[in-house]
Amino acid sequence: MKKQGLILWLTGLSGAGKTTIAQGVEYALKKRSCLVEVLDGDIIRTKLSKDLGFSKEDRETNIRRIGFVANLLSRNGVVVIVAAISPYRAVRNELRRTTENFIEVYVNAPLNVCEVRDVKGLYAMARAGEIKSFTGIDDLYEEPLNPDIICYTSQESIQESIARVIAELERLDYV
Ligand code: GGZ
Repeated sequence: MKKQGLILWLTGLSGAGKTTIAQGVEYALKKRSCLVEVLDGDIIRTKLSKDLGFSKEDRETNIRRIGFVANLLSRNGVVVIVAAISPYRAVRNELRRTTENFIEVYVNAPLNVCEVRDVKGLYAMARAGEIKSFTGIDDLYEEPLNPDIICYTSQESIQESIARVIAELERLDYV
């Protein structure tokens, strides 16, 4: 029997491609009739974490909240796809330790590539000092040391990244 429920945790810089991969994987899994929910940091911050900023403490709180909700859903058989910068290794590892069926995906694109993409113009604002504590510019991003999957979005297409994630889920018998 296939395993039920899973947290697919996408970490990486702003602009690395987390949201796009999350949506692509969601689409592919829904076509296979999986129960799927995407928890995107950007959207969570307009609702559940509306009260939080970008200090270390607030980011940790944000990640733990997302982890809590993801846990509730996944233990009820939902495939939860989280797309959040989640810059701190310790908090990611804490979730990994305390959560069953946790798969860490490092959406890896070099800072200069994300900065050139600058889809929302946030990097330019951070460079101009209009946004403080921006991840990669004047705030920390700790790369995963041992992620389950790495998507090199500056070297492969989004479709290739999505296909690799799905293939790994198949290999692990989730789908
Ligand atoms: C990083 C920021 C910041 C700062 C606003 N640092 O790429 P986006 O725009 O659409 O998504 C980013 C989002 C970050 O929320 P997360 O919940 O993923 O962050 S964390 O996991 O660190 O809690 C970005 C935007 O908000 N944004 N200010 N200072 N990203």
